[in-house]
Amino acid sequence: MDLNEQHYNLTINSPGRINLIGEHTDYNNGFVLPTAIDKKIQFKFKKNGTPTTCNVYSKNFDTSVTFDLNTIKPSKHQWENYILGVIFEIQQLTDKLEGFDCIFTSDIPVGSGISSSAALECGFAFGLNELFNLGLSKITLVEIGQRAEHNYVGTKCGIMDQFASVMSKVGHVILLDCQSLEYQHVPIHIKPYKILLLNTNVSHNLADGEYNKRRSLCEQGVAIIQKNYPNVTSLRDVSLEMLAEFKETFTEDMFNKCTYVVEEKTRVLDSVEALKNKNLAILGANMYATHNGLSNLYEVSCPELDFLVAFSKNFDAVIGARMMGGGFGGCTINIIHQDEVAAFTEAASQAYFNKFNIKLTAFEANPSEGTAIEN
Ligand code: GAF
Repeated sequence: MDLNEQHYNLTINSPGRINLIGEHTDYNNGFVLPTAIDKKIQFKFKKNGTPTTCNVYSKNFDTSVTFDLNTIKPSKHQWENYILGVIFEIQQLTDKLEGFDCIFTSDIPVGSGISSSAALECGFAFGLNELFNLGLSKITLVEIGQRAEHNYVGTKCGIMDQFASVMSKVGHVILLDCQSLEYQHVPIHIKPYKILLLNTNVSHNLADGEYNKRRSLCEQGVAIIQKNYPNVTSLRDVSLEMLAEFKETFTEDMFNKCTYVVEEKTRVLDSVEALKNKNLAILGANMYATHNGLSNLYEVSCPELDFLVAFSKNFDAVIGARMMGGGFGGCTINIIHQDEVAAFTEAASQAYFNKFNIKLTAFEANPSEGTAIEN
């Protein structure tokens, strides 16, 4: 494989994402409020003149994969499945792919809940679309990324991460209706506050199975509700009052999971209004309520995340904090006064180290542009 990057004529940047609020709502047809951030995977692409041989090299892991377009199948190496899954999904839509080489490098911390996986899937799909003039729309690229994750990686994720990675606009969050895929870019004017991510640097590895399990519990809940309410197609159509009717029929676990999702749906819309009205206190209170639900009802938090969110409550400068993403590790997202970022980061790092003997990583996240060609 040619590792001389000067020979590569196409560069694509594909970002990770944050989500202000609306967690585990996407696969329940609810609302989310994510945006891309200034951490990204950079891809270099070129055609290699062969009909079907492809080489992809990860600079971070100093490892490569070579495959033939005629024999795409899942790999036992998980990272390769993000790549192979995208190829497979593109092949369901077009036969225009030919041999190519790709080199990529990332500054998105893996397993930190800011979706390096969506950045990988979407950046890769975006690059191939450009290199071979496939003519696929941005939404199709988003869906290719999601299907790759379902069919090759095995996580039955919603659409939020891929959508945010591709469709974001600098200085905005996206209010996305995951049912209709209608969306609006909402400006995020929160000065003098900043978005600070605290990375627990833990990633409890039960995450994938547990994610699918929760999705399935929500779907089972909907199937029961449908017997009395045939028009209900997802938890999007369910109110807390309706849910209460099923308290005795549902298992406690199912009831808790569904309750969290129905409550979260309202919190997102409420938070968008708050953001538009520059009422950050409401946004912050909703973030804490979301964390509470994710920890106690949805049960996707972990001691490290709970500790950091509880710790943040000691600081008036932090107006809201919660775990972010799929859960079981990764980052908390904090809305914090700009003057206190350094002091809070230092105090949280010290306290976190004392408690868990693990180093915290902190970084500010700036709402950024989605996947694009670098000129
Ligand atoms: C992961 C998934 F990929 C998203 O689709 C979403 O469900 C998120 O967890 C939780 O909100 O990032």
